[in-house]
Formats: sequence, C-alpha cells, structure tokens
Amino acid sequence: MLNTSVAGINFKSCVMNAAVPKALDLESLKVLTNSQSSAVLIKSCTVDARPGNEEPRYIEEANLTLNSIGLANFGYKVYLDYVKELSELTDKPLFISVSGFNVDEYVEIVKAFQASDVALIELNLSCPNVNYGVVMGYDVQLIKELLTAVSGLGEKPIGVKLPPYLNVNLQKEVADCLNQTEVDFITTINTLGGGLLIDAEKEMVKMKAGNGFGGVAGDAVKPIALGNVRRFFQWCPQIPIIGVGGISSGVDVFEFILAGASLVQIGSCFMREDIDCFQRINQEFQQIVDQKGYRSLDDFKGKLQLYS
Ligand code: RRO
Repeated sequence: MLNTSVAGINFKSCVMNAAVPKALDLESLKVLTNSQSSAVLIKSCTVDARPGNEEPRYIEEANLTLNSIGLANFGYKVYLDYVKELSELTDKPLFISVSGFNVDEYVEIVKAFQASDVALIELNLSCPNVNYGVVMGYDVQLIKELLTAVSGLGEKPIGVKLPPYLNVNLQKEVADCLNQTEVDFITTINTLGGGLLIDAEKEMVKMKAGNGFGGVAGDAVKPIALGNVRRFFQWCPQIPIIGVGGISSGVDVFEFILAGASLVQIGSCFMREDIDCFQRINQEFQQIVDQKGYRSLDDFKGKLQLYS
C-alpha cells in the first residue's frame, strides 16, 4: 500500500475515516483501530457534553446524505480518557476533531489535547448545524483570530476542517489567511450546509432535526470537494490537504490525490458500508496505482492535467 505523510505524521495508507457519527463512542473507535483506516479520527467534541438534535437526524438517499446531528458528543474530557485507552490499542495516528462556540473554548480543548496522545488536532470550523447555521469558516477574521489563539499551545500539528466554498473570492481570502498563519493541514470539505429534503407525498420535510435543514454529503458533493481541494492545493502549496466529500471507491481516492490531496477521509460511505469499506477502497486504489506503474504518491499527487 502506498504510504503518505501529513505534517510530519506517517500514515500506512491514504485512506482514513471522516468525523462521522460512527466515530463517536469508545466501542466504535476500538473497531476502527482494527480496520484498514490508516488513522482513527474522533468526531468533534465540545467543552460540555451535548445530546445533539432529535431523531431522525441522519438521512441516506441513493447518492447523498443529509444530517443535522447537532454536535452530539460526550464533552472533551471523556475523549481525553478514550485517547489514553485507544493509544494503548493501536499505533495508528489518532486525530481529535475540536469544536467550540467561541475562541476561548477552542483554546481550552486544544490545550488539553496538546498534552495527550493524539497525533493531530483538527479544528472543526464548519459544522453547519449549530448557531442557526452560522459557520466560522466563512469568516476570515474569525479564522485568523482562532489560529492565532491556538498557536504556541503545544507541538502537535493543528489543521482546519473547512466548509465548502462556492464563492471563489472568499476561498481565496481564506487561502491567503491560512498562508499567513501557522496551520499544519487543511481538511476540505465539510458537508454543504442548508440542504433540505422533502417527502412530496407527505408534503413534509424528511428530517426532524434542524427543522429539516442539514449538511449534504456523499456522491452529490464530490465535484465541489474536488474543486475545493484543487484550489487550496494551488493557492496554499506549502500546506498538506486532506480531501473529503463523496469518496466511495479507489478511483475517487485517485482523483482526490491527482487534485492535490495527501490523504483522504471517508464519511457517508463508511456510514453506509461500515469498516469493510476501508479494505475495499484501499484495494481498489492500489490496483489503479499498480496498473499505472506508480511507486509513490509523489509520482501523481497534484499532477492533474488540463484538458487537451
Ligand atoms: O454534528 C453535526 O451536526 C455535524 C458536524 Br459537527 C459537522 O462538522 N458536519 C456535519 O455535517 N454535521
């Protein structure tokens, strides 16, 4: 399997889990340690425990998913204990995804995990389902303030999980801001917020949570994810990129790496297929790499060609 590295941390393959509801409780996380996911990422935690939104809060359709989980989690102190236990079970890199409702909350949680056994810290700036859908990653000033506040709290690499940018001007401003701050990796994209699914027969929204509104993921968002990866790769050449959004096959992984990703995360497909998806996707990806005769990721990473 082709290995990769992000911010000085090595991964045995390019495929890992995304921060989805199956990566929240200790049992599920233990199962992930025994899977072919090359890392274990724990879904976003906050200062205080949160029950999240009322069910149904996760809907699966043929080519997309919609969720409004509402940042359900046990509070970060519980995850500090999980990290201790998981680090004894696996040598895979452990990621913690961190969410806060203000800069001070991010600082409190980052400080705690800087003193833990996690390998990397992913700041979630893009949950579309809290704060009436107001997303931190759409506010360049706030991104700058947050990254300044969490820098210097420890040695572990800190990255940002960004929302999808449909406004290219804004994406360029964010890219410039990231180039000026100390950010060790970019994870792109979170779900596309403000989606709505309707049951025409019942004349009703399909999801109770979020009054029916939620984040869209799965196949339907893949072109947006690829576009966001590519633009950050071009605009932030020094920052490694973790691609996420609609990846469910080895070809998808290959496409994200061509676009510039160093590593990819699997979300909706992991929810649908469970941990077996990692082995299947790794195998499919390796087959493509072998057929093309590539020996390392650098042989093709970012080397997407223009149409000719
Ligand atoms: O928990 C959620 O509702 C959620 C989060 Br934190 C996120 O980052 N992205 C998403 O689609 N849902």
